[in-house]
Order: sequence, then C-alpha cells, then structure tokens
Amino acid sequence: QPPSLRAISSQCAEQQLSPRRKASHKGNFGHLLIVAGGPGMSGAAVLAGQAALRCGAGKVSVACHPQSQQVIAMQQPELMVHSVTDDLQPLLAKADAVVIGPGLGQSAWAHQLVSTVAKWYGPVVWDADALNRLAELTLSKPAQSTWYFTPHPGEAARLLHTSTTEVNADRLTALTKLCQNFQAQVLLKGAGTLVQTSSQRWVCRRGSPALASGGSGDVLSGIVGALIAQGVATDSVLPLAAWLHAVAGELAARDGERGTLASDIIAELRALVNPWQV
Ligand code: NPW
Ligand code: AMP
Ligand code: MG
Repeated sequence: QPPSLRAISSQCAEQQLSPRRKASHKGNFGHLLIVAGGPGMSGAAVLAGQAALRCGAGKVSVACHPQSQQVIAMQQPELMVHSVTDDLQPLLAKADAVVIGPGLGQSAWAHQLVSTVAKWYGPVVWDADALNRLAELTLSKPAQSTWYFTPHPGEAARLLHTSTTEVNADRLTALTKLCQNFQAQVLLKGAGTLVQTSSQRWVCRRGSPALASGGSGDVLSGIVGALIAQGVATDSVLPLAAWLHAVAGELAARDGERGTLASDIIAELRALVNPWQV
C-alpha cells in the first residue's frame, strides 16, 4: 500500500530552515560536489552551482569537462571548479553530497563519471543525463547511501523503459515504480510535481509555467544538493526543494511568466531559505 498524498506547504521551509548559530562557519553547512557541465553545456553546471550557493551550501565544487572549466569559473567566483580527466575520487573524498547530471552529456567521459559516483557511499542527487545513463545500466545503490532522483517525464520514461505519454497518463504509478526499481527517493517533475520519500507521497501545487524553460531543472538539482549538504532531514529534502523551486518560480514571474529565465529563479531563493526574516 503506497503512502497517502499530502500537499507541500510553506511549513516545510519553516520547520527545516532555522537561523544560523552566531558562531557557525562554512564547515557547518556542508561541501557539495556537482558533477556537471559537458562540452557545450557549461551553463547547466553554473545554474546548479549558483542555486546551491544561494540555498546556503557551505562550499560548492564543480567537477566538469576540461572544455568547460574556464567558462564556469569565470561566471561564479565562489564556485571551485575542477576539470576532471580521470580520477574523481579525491573530490568525492571531500564531499558531503553529490549532484550528478546537469549538462553532463552522453560521452564516454560522462559514462565513466556515472559509474564512479554510483559506487560512492554518500548521498547522491541523480538528474538529467546521469539518469539517462542509469537507465541503460543495471546498477544497485550501495547500502549506506541515499539516492535522490529528479526526473522530468521524459527521463522517467527512459528509466522505466516506457513512453512520456505513459508516464504522464499515471504519474503516481510511475513515481512508485521509480522508487521501487531504484531504491531511491523520487521527485517527478512537471506541473503538480510529485515526490515520494521513504514514508510519504507529496504533491506540489505551487509553481508556474514560467518554470518551463531551459535550465530550470538544473537549478532544482542545485537546490536539492544544497539542502542535503546542510543536513536537512532525509525525508524533507525533496518536498522542501520542490516547494522552494516552485515558489521561487512564481516570484520570478512577477513581471510576466513568458521570458522568465532560470537565473531569475535563483535570484528569489535567498529570501525563501531565510523564512523567519519575511
Ligand atoms: P516533448 O518534447 O514534450 O515530447 P531531454 P533536456 C520530455 C541539459 N541542459 N512533460 C520532452 O518531451 C540538461 O541538464 C543544459 C512532458 C522531451 O522528449 C541535460 O543534461 C542547459 N514531457 C541535457 O541538457 C540548459 C517532458 O523530455 C524530453 C516534460 C538534456 O536535457 C538546458 C526532453 O528531455 C538543459 O537543462 C514535461 N514536463 N519535460 C545549459 N544551459 O547548459 C520534459 N519532457 O531529451 O532529456 O532534454 O531535458 O533538455
Ligand atoms: P527540466 O525539464 O529538467 O529543465 O525541469 C523543469 C522544471 O520546471 C521542473 O522542476 C518542472 O517541474 C518545472 N516546470 C516545468 N513546467 C512547469 C509548469 N507548467 N508548472 C510548474 N512547474 C513546471
Ligand atoms: Mg533537466
């Protein structure tokens, strides 16, 4: 019997996000590693990285393709940007959480990174091309790690070896199958985003068609990663991320939903992750 469906509300933010201790330092807010940014898609890594910074991750590193390193580093000086040619292990060793997928592409370089991260013991957010690669493999999650999936209906269809139409015809069934097949917590994107954690199913009724533009999902992956790195309770990470992203999208659309950019969503996040200040 799958868990019942609850609406995600502002309570999520109020319960999980509290003021920082006066004496806190960056080490208290986690080190997030974002494995992203293949050739031609450096922007996806920048958007995920900026969203993670604006959601309060203590440190954010990006592991990207050599061709993307300079452009990513030049766009956001707070990001630590590493060109990865062979070994990801030294970067994984320093990370509290990993996001993998935004703009990763489907090259042998990307596939190698997916295989390495799939063996890591820590929490991993799987998005975009990393999900597309997982769909082609038969891997299982290491027992100690927690996996978070953030597919759009197209990615969900690839993971379930079905069509986008089938997924959208019964989104709750697709959600449950993804959780079961991959032992993961899952956020299924699209208007009325669905989330399944270990104990609860959620629906997010907030959000806007302003979110329907390239890079919007890359922002979401950074939000999820930042919440994990900061120690938000495991079962609250995905509902809270869905809510922050959706409400930020509504706020970003105040001048009109058409033409809202993914970057505009990021600009709204800081007020939302400090809810006691509003
Ligand atoms: P359609 O078109 O309606 O038939 P892909 P991607 C479907 C990176 N990016 N409801 C859609 O169906 C990403 O991170 C980089 C229904 C179509 O079939 C990835 O790594 C950017 N269907 C990579 O590009 C900015 C939906 O999914 C398919 C749906 C490819 O990612 C852009 C499209 O998905 C981008 O984020 C919905 N709500 N949503 C950058 N600046 O660097 C999606 N679909 O083929 O996986 O392509 O999502 O663009
Ligand atoms: P992606 O396809 O990975 O770029 O992700 C798009 C993001 O925007 C997801 O979080 C979707 O849930 C959200 N989104 C797209 N279209 C809508 C919509 N019409 N209403 C609400 N959210 C949307
Ligand atoms: Mg995406």
